[in-house]
Amino acid sequence: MKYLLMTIFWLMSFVACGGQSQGTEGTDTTDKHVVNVPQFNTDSAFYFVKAQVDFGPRIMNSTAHDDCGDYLAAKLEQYGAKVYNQRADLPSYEGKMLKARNIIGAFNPEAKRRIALFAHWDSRPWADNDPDPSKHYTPILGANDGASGVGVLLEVARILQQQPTTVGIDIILLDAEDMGNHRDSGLSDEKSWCLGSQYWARTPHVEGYNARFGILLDMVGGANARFQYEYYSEQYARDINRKVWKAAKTIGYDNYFVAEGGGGATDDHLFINQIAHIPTIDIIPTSQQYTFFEHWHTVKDDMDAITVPTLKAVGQTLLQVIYNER
Ligand code: AHN
Ligand code: ZN
Repeated sequence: MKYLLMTIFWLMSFVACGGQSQGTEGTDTTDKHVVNVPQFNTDSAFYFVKAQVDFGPRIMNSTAHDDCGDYLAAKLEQYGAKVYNQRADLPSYEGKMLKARNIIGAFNPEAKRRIALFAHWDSRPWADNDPDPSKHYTPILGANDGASGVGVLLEVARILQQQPTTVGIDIILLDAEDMGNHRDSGLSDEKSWCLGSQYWARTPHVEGYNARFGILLDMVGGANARFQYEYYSEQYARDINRKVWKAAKTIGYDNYFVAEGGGGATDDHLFINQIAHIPTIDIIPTSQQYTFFEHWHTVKDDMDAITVPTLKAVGQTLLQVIYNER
């Protein structure tokens, strides 16, 4: 019922403001270019996160996973992207064949200058960080770990249809990120993670694909999220970190985007940097207290782990960056 009401209010908000973007208008008298950055709609983004979670755990080779993949491709198509479905059979570290599907939505596909936005859409089949060991083989919903980044990017896609950017944007939804070594396996092979991105980086959806830079979103909907400069992002794409954190500060989100060094994450951006050589950062919470966030790889990574102000800070910052690229 709560969600039904939220959806109704969201629909009403379009009637109220006619779906127009608000913000900086062209009152500037200098010849400096004034960009009208659209508003990131959090009701919409929240709904896109929930729509994924409603399929259930999107674990590899499951019906929920495949149905969610169809939903994501259809949404990108609906918002006017040229959609690529990149399917591959990828072996997990246990030797299981995973039916992987990277889903790519290209906006303004003819543009030479491009920005790539990434998130993973699969969820982890094991809650192996749960405080209760009896849950360690239970699949997770991955509301924050997976669905949050994808939800933000679907909202970006919706906005791109209403107000195109100057540069081309590729929304790249990666599969099979979260199949990395189970904590009981005794293994810690970083290549067991991020199978979809490793495949995409070797075999991009378009031959010779390149982008000016990439931004990966991972766990961008949690309470008290603080984003610091992630370690590998700093090694491979320091100026992109500066660009994004500066954009956040410009619009007042420097309380979320803290301009200081943070820990490292073996995440999709690492392979995109190393294999595809596209300078790519990871927007991911680093915390002294937890690994990434309180409910990371636990059965509590559900819709209650999602908080709207964090989605807003990340989504609005992302828009600030991409609408200011020429
Ligand atoms: C490791 O902790 C080794 N990798 C984290 C990558 C990840 C998992 N992102 C989301 N889930
Ligand atoms: Zn994970």
